[in-house]
Amino acid sequence: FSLGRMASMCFCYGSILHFNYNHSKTRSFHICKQLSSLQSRSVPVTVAEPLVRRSANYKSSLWSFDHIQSLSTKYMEEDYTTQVHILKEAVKSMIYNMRNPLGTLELVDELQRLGISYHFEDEISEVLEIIYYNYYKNHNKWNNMDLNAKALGFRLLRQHAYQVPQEIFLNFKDNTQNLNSKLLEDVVGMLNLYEASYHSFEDESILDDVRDFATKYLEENLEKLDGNTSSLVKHALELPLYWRLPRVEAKWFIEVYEKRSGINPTLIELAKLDFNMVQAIHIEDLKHSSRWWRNTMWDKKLSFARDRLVENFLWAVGVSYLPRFSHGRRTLAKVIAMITTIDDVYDVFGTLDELEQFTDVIGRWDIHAIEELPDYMKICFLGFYNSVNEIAYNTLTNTGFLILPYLKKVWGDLCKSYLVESQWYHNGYTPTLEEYMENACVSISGPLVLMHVTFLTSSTLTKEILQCIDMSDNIVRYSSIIFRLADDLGTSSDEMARGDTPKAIQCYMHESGATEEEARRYIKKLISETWKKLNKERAAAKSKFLREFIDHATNLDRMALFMYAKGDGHGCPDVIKSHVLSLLFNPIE
Ligand code: 0FV
Ligand code: MN
Ligand code: MN
Ligand code: MN
Ligand code: MN
Repeated sequence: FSLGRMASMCFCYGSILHFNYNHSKTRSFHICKQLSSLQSRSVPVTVAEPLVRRSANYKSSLWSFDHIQSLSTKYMEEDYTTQVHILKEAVKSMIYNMRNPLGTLELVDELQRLGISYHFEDEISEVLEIIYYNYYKNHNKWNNMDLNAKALGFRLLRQHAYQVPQEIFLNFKDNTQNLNSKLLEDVVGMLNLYEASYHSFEDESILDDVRDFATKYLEENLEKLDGNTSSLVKHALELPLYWRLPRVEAKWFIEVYEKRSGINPTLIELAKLDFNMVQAIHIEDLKHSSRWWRNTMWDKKLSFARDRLVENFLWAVGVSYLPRFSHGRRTLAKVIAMITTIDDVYDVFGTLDELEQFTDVIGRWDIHAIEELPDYMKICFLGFYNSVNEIAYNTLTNTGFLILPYLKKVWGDLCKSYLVESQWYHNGYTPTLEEYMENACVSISGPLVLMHVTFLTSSTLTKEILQCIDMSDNIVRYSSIIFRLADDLGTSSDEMARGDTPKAIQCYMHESGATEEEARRYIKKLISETWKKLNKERAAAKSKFLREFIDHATNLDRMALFMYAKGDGHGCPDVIKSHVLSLLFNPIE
């Protein structure tokens, strides 16, 4: 038996442990019976040592190809389009006919939460503009406003990139002397104050105080509230609205809103219908992505990796659920599926020698070099190469812009950062948190995903796209930090158990001597501080295109907080199964 033949024979055993040869390292390993008997007959054991590949023991996919292709919904039909048009006209006149600023602000807030504000972008801009100039731009005016209106206006205006100073809340405690006289009204005000405080920048200490005060008040009064209000408050305390994923929030809020007394039937009708019609578009996008995934055959040929097409697609929905982003969602789902698989090549299956070679081939972007790779990497590289070229080709024919040089660069950088982590792991090295983060902001794939987002956002003008790339360094960085830290909070326990490089929590514990619980608290604090930096970038963004890009970058973070809220939703499909059903497969009755 030649060594090569032995290696390929052992490769077929298909058990959890896979064997391959590694000439450079001495390691302890388990060896299967067949292999040891073969070795004792014909191979000198001292020359080559079988390497045990790690396994993540990933569960198989919950959603088969046939099941996905069989999904259908009646909400594609023309009848509904007419109905939506009528409801939209009714809402437009509601927006313009509001008699007072608080009423207008509340309506805008409800439209956003119900997930239908995208139908009224112009109308909302118009009324917010008026409110800003009449009430918020001028110090004398906001002085007399009540705290609830102030707080709601502050949040919505900052969200829409108006400059409103934190000083609007300078004496907020003076307005809270008589709390508890009218509990329900106070709670609504405090909720708005709480939510407003999450739109702060660094060093805005007034807003830090606002947050502490409102949080404390809400926690203390939670017990006294009726069912509907109490669920609103609990929901807010768990995670502020600004950090929540719009599509998930819409599904949740539609149900809560419906149970409320005195609601607007037009809004709820439009919200439900629109949810279902948008879902119908998502189902078509998902079917498309699933056909692509099946054609790669990676689920069979690279079976050590996560088979998570639906979850990958859900990330893409998280970045944007809007109908106009359909092509973007389809493309992102593919990109995210490739990231997930290649990440498992580095973290789970590949030997260090193989990974060095793979990184080199990706860096050279040389199709001829594919012959040097082991068989499983040939499949990975060629499938990857074809899909990336197809994405570049689509953009070239749609916009005339050749994005291939950008894609080569971001994929090369991603793989280099993967290799650094792999080297750390194999050398048993624990970096400082700072050294780790420098690399981990790249290895989380934020820069890669957001580079694609730049090309997939609404503009097709090369000039606008280049400008966005030029101006988005900080946005990409902050967004990637939050993404990375959320991922580490959700996935590092499993990662450490199967063998992986130390993640943020472990690096911090190592350098500071903190306990795991303290380290987790510290990481959450870092997430909170990074949001403030991201908020500042949003406030500074001048063009509509850049703001749209920031929305998507922010949604990526919201998606990460959502996906990892209850453990590793991306790796363990059961964790988010119910959300897949309610967001993607089942319409609202
Ligand atoms: C990597 O998971 C992975 F698949 C991610 C981050 C989700 C995919 C989503 C996007 C690319 C948007 P894992 O926790 O294994 O990542 P690390 O970097 O910790 O190995
Ligand atoms: Mn990794
Ligand atoms: Mn990984
Ligand atoms: Mn060549
Ligand atoms: Mn991870």
